[in-house]
Amino acid sequence: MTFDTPRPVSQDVLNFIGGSFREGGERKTFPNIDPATGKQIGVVHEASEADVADAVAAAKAALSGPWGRMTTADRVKLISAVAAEIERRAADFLDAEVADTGKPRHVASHIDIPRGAANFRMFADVVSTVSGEVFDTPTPDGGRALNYTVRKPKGVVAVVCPWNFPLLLMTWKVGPALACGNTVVVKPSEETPRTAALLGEVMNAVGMPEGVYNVVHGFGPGSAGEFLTAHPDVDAITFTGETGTGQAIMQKAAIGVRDISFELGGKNAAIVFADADLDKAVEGLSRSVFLNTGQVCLGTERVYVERPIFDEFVARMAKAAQSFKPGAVGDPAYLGPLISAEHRDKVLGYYRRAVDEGATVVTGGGVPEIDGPGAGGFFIEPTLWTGLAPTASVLREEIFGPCCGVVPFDSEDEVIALANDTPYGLCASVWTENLSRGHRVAAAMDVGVCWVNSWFLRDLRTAFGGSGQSGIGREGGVHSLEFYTELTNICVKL
Ligand code: NAD
Ligand code: 6OD
Repeated sequence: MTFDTPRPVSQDVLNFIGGSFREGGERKTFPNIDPATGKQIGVVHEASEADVADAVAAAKAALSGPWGRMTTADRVKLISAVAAEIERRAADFLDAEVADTGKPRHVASHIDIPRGAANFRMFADVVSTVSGEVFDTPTPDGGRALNYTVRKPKGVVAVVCPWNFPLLLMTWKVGPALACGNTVVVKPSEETPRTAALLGEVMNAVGMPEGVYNVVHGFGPGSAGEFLTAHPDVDAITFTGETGTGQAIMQKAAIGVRDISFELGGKNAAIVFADADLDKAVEGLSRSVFLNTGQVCLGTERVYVERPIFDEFVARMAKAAQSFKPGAVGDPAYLGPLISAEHRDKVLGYYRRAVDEGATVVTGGGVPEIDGPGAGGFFIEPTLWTGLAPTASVLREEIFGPCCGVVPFDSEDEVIALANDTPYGLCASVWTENLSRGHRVAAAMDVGVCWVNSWFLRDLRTAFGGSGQSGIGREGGVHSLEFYTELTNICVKL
């Protein structure tokens, strides 16, 4: 799937509440900007507090309507139809995602959009095949009881999403939520509202009962994000985004003791041993540092390289960095923009700080000169640093840009300590041809996911999430059921 030719996207991005598209009740809008040009391409209709309440009420009502009465088999049919309809309308989703993010079309067509469909299909499979527990229990009177569990939906789930993989990350939560019989109110990022709205059209096209899927647009504090997470009829909140935002949402979730699932920030490390296949390590790590212009929660921002291969690794990574062409839309080497001018200012602040902290800038470090339509886009140079102390803030704080610090190491114990010296714990990667060491070091990483000789290689059945300040809970496969369902134990005295 590539769909090389972009087509115009809609001017107005509307809320989707109770099966209908609508403006915000207060008629407020905010601009939708194409980050690849810096130009406004539409307006987003902001949901008021009353609109958010309507969306939650629609979601709550749907739980006791046809959706709530549906068998799992019928729900699975509908969810599979959603996956098929996303695939049928892949070109529309691709245009919408690229318009919102400016990311290369080949990235969106190979990663974002197929995962949008796969996230529904996979959880339809999970709920069709999962089994429960059954115990034959002896009773004090010498008899027996049968203990078994049933899973019930949690109810109305709030889904709050970021902008880096908008459809992928939203459906990663909406897919299992609906498969388990919940209803959802989605608050997409204010930067990337289009694919969430488009999914409303898909829901109507497949005959999803009204109120099962709702979308409210707006910002965080004092806007749709806060209105939604504070709403007392929301039963659970699933969130992907910054750790600080997670803390704010956690406070709202405490009111009424609502359950949360959080996928948060990271400062992910890669460890390259001297015996690594260097071609594969450089190829994998240049993806993990620069893919999506570094705006990947799983991306690598610290690379520890065993000293004998340090210089060669740095030279090869620099060459890889220089092969990207920020702003060259349509070129196979096109590197997309950062999401906004504000985010570019933040990343450039770290580029300056790296120099202040004593870094050698191996390549990049600034804003590229771009002619043509991309001149107003929020592009930035892919950047590598060496010479940083472990205490440097650019090696400790999440930057979320196409950059990393490369640091030499001399022993396995030393590098394990360096990699784990962070409050985050999302993921890591280990590069070595010695598989015993690969297993050993991977198990020593304090993270939710560790790849060996690969990166972002996903099997959606596996547990996904972060430890430390990178998240709470695990989603994926049957693990998602722990969050999206409530277990009831039924004990029958026989
Ligand atoms: P963000 O936290 O700024 O925003 C995410 C969402 O939360 C947006 O929809 C925003 O409007 C909303 N929001 C903001 N403040 C809120 C509040 N007080 N109450 C309710 N909602 C609020 O994150 P971002 O800038 O959109 O995304 C980048 C961040 O996301 C990075 O830190 C990245 O690491 C993280 N991320 C993590 C994962 C993961 O799987 N761990 C995946 C993708 C992104
Ligand atoms: O692959 C996934 O399921 C997932 N949640 C990826 C997160 C990517 C972060 O940018």
